[in-house]
Amino acid sequence: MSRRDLLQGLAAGSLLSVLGGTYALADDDTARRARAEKRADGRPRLPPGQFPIQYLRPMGGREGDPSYGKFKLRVHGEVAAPYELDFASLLKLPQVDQTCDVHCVTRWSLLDSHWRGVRVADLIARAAPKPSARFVIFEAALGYTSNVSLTDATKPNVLVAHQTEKRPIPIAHGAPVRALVPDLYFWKSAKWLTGIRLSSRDEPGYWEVRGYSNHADPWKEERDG
Ligand SMILES: Nc1nc2c(c(=O)[nH]1)N[C@H]1C(S)=C(S)[C@@H](COP(=O)(O)O)O[C@H]1N2
Ligand SMILES: [Mo]
Repeated sequence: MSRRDLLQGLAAGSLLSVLGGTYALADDDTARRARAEKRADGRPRLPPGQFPIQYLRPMGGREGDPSYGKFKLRVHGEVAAPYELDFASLLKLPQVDQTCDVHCVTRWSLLDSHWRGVRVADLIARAAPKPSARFVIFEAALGYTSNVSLTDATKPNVLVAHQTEKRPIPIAHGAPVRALVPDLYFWKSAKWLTGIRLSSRDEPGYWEVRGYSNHADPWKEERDG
């Protein structure tokens, strides 16, 4: 599909089939506004090369066990006090309700999505990270991982999320919990999360070893490695 067709599709505000998927595009005004708006940090609301869609699209991946009863999250690695949390214990920690945008490398962005969960920074602080810890490896079902620097992973908008749009996260989107790293391309947001592992060295994850960018900043269009 040419860029011109893509833009015409955007202008129509319709369903658009592009890059192997169908998306419910956000209406014209939303797209126009998002292109004009600036974020609190001064960056444009919509990163370059992205178009807004209306609701989260399941992008696949190999699902984990969706059972809340069996759920365990391990916080471990380069920490003095590793621990495990079950789902009930996760809910007892301070909860954050957050509205944010997410950006997929396939060029869709979902604006104003709602999430509830626990800050990754809080979960990590509780494990007493060693000074040698510099990277966070999000560990998910069936060996999926994503790597994020400790600095990026402990930003206040990075969550272990268990609800989206005021409902439990659907299985296709990562139930019982997923990582949410809104300001990096969405592949960093590991679904079916089972662990947060701190590491002294960087460990490129599932997509990072397959040619995607190690850092994945949407505003720099860090798509490829
Ligand atoms: N465990 C796991 N997490 C994953 C993936 C995956 O394949 N497995 N895919 C990633 C990719 S490439 C994207 S774009 C987002 C998609 O999230 P969604 O399906 O909720 O839209 O999840 C990310 N998290
Ligand atoms: Mo993706």
